Amino acid sequence: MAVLSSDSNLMHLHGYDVFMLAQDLGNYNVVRDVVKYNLVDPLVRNTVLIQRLGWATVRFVGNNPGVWYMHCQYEFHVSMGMAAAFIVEDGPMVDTALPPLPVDFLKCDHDGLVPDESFLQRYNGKNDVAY
Ligand SMILES: [Cu+2]
Repeated sequence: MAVLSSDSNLMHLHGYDVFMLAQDLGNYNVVRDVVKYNLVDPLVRNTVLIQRLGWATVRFVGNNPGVWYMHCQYEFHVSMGMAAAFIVEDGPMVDTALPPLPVDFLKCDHDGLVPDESFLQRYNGKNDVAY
């Protein structure tokens, strides 16, 4: 989890506890910061405070089937999109699996959430959805 913002973020994951491997300030760097990982006796949490302009690395074993919500505890941040869902072990049968995503489902891009053109055309001016 890397959240470079002017606020600290209290990130919570439903359905799991996570191992806190490392946290620090500044930009996360995979070469420089991996040596900071505590792989011996990391703290176990279900909520992690990511400091202002900082990052945290966590690890969890995805062995609890379901759809699990991860979000910032600040409601305003959730409304800004600071949330995600993990789908773990989708069931093998129709009534135990999620339906396929709609073709116009919003996808993440390196610049953030980027709706595709057909989604924008359908909703532009027809809903209260603002982009
Ligand atoms: Cu937040």
